[in-house]
Formats: sequence, C-alpha cells, structure tokens
Amino acid sequence: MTSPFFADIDPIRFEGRDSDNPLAFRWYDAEHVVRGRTMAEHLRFGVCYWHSFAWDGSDIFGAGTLDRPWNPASRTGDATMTPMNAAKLKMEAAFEFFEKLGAPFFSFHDIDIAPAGANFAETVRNLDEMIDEAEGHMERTGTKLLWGTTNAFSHPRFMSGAATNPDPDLFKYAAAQVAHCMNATHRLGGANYVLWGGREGYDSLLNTDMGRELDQLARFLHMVVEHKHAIGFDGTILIEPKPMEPTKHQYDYDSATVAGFLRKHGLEDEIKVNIEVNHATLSGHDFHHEVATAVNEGIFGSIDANSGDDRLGWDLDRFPVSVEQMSLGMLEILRGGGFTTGGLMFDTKLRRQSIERDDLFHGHIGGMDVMAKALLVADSLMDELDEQRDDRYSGWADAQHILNGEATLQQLHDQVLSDESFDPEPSSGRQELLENLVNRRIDQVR
Ligand code: XUL
Ligand code: CO
Repeated sequence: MTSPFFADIDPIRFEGRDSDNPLAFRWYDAEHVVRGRTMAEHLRFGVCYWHSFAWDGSDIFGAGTLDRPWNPASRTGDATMTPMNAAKLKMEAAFEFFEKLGAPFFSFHDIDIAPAGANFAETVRNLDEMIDEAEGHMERTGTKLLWGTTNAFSHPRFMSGAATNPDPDLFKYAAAQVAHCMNATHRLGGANYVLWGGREGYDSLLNTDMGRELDQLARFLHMVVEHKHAIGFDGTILIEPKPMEPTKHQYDYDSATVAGFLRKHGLEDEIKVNIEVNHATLSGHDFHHEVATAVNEGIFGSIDANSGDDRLGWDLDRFPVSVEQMSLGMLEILRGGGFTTGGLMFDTKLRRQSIERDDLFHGHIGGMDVMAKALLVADSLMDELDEQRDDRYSGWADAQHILNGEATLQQLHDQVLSDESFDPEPSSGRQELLENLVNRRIDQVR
C-alpha cells in the first residue's frame, strides 16, 4: 500500500455555495451557528468503518471490486501482511480519511477493526491490541467514537441468531462478545453502544418459538444494561430497528415495535433507538415518521444517515441525496430538541462500480452537504410550521377537561343532544400549501 492511502487528497474545506470544487463543502460549515449551536454540534457526523474500510465491494453475485489493499482477497502474497498488520494498515487509512474529511466521529463493529483469532481469547487479544492502536489515532487526530457495536450475525455460529438462538451456548458466546466490545467502547470514550439484531428474528415459524425468543432477547438486553452500569459506561444503549434482511422477520421491526417491547420489559428508560433511513423505507415508513415516533415515545437516540430506493426492497445503504427527504427528517429531529449523545452516522456504501480512491470522499462530502442543507431548511421551516400546527389544534385549549378525564362519553352525548345549534365546521388541512412552503424553503435557503 502506498502511504498515505489518500495521498492526492487535501483536507476538505468549506468553500460556500458558489464553489465548483467537488472536493469542498458547499453547505457544511462546521462553525456556522443555527439556533444557538454550530453545525458540527447539530449534525455530529460519523463515518462507519465497515462499509468504508472493511468491505471490498463484494456482493452476493460477485467478488470485491474496491481498492482495499489490506483486505485478504486483494493481498499480494506479501508475507509481512499478517492479519494484524493488515488491520493496522486499514486503521491508518481510516483515520487518514476521518481527519481529511473533517468528520468528528467514527463507528465500528469489533470484527471490522481486529481479525478473528483461533479462539475467543485470541480474538479479544487482537481486539484489545487494536483498541490500543485506535486510542493513539484518536488522540493524534481528535476523532471521537460515536458508537461501538458487536457483529453477532456474520459468523456461521450465529446463523440462528445470537440472543434469540435456540442454543444457550450461542447466547453465552454473544454475551461474552458484547461484554468485551462494550468494555472496548467504554475505554475509547464512546458516546453510545449500538445493538442491531441482524439475525434476531426468524425465517420460518415452523421451527421458531417466538415468545421464548423474545423473552431471551429481553433478558439479554437487561444484562447489557446491567453491564453498562457495572462498568460505569455513561453512553446511551441504542437498538437499531430493521424489519427484515437477512431474516424474513426481524423482532426490532421499527421504532414503534421497539418502544412497545422496551416498555413491556421495563427497559424504556435505559435504551433508545438508532434509526436508519434505509431501514425506515424497508419497514414501509418515511424517515421522518420513524424520528417522530421515537421522539414521541421518548426513545430518540441517533441516526444512520443513508438512503434506499423506493422501488428496491433491499438495504442499498446509499449516501443520502434527497434534500427534501432529509429536511423532513431533520425537522423532526429539531422538533425533538436535537441530538444528545447521538449523531448522523454514514452507514453508507459506495456503489460497487465506484472504484477510485476519491469516490469515498465524494460520497461523504455529498452526504454531509445534503444533511447540512437539510438542517438549514428544517430551521427555516420549523417556527412557521409549528405555529400553523398549534393553530390547527387551538380549539383544545378550551376542551382540556375532555382529555383530563373529567367528561364521560354520556356527558358529551347529552351536551351535543341538548345544543341544537351544535354543528362543527371542518377546516382545511392546508397540506398542499405546506408542501409548497417546503419546496420554497429548499429553493430559498442560503
Ligand atoms: C445493517 C446495519 C448495520 C448496523 C450495525 O443493516 O445497518 O450496519 O448499523 O450493525
Ligand atoms: Co445501520
């Protein structure tokens, strides 16, 4: 590998709307203040390690296409490239990228940053060594950890799930892996710890005891929360909902399902959600619906900022390109008070044909600019929309006794019956007017 890996790229700077430089930000100005917070504080961008550095472009129909000299398949037979040396080179390239892009955060799965060993003890020794390396890079570059997570879905041992596996030994293995990765995340000062239940679901109910598996999942999550408190980790535990893929049905289907599950098991004050835009699409919801649901349930945590395709029913993980889609999502995030420990993590993949080294920059620069513009659009819309929305419900100011439980169904019946002039007039929902306002603001923000 030539070092540095992204030798031709200079640090990415904000150059403003009129810039034609494709390797500059036109909208993301880290220091620009919106509603009392800088853009950097609002958006809290993170780069994912797995798609951007561990993945080589392979898909279910073909081999890797991307130039990733540290990945086993593309190794040149160089004897010095042991798995640990390769992991270290990958980490150098990753931190070079984070620093040049100017993203304040990154996220990883345990297996993205350290190779598996012959047994669990060797695997976690490798991980600990790579965590030491990461600590050095983080200190040197100032990059912080948005979240760590465990991959308990790729290895064949997890084919029937991790916490929901019919075999308790697999539950134990996953518990060991999660405990170790939580400790590692804690050591790196991670702001959150994510659990995506990749295979916590089923392919067929013929062989699945759903009630039993959900109870196992609940116990597993309680153990995670207990461990968080035992080690003094003060980040947020996040579940990442997804309705399916790779399983036919995933238990953490969407934000509403997760909210109900957490409440049933007394976990609602301990765990929040990491909403992925493409997962929202797969569950048949808009991104902004998922955010609004989570905010309303008090479990909004963080975002995986990618996008899918309305005509394709799988997880494309594209970089976000739609200002309208992201503006509506950012509006709900702003309405909810913004991020606390969460952020916008690019759980995004290049297309398999994007094989130039600078393609990774173009994907992230575009994504960051779309999200920054979306923040400005959301900011320009929020007060006006909230005023109109409040106005729409203003009649309730004089009807609070109904909601307070001070009126019965029979009393309302009797009131309506006795008032002959009672004939409520409908009023317009003004949807088209508001949609036009959104498009106007997308044109007008500067
Ligand atoms: C899978 C997915 C994962 C999680 C972390 O669809 O989104 O990458 O974000 O395990
Ligand atoms: Co994700």
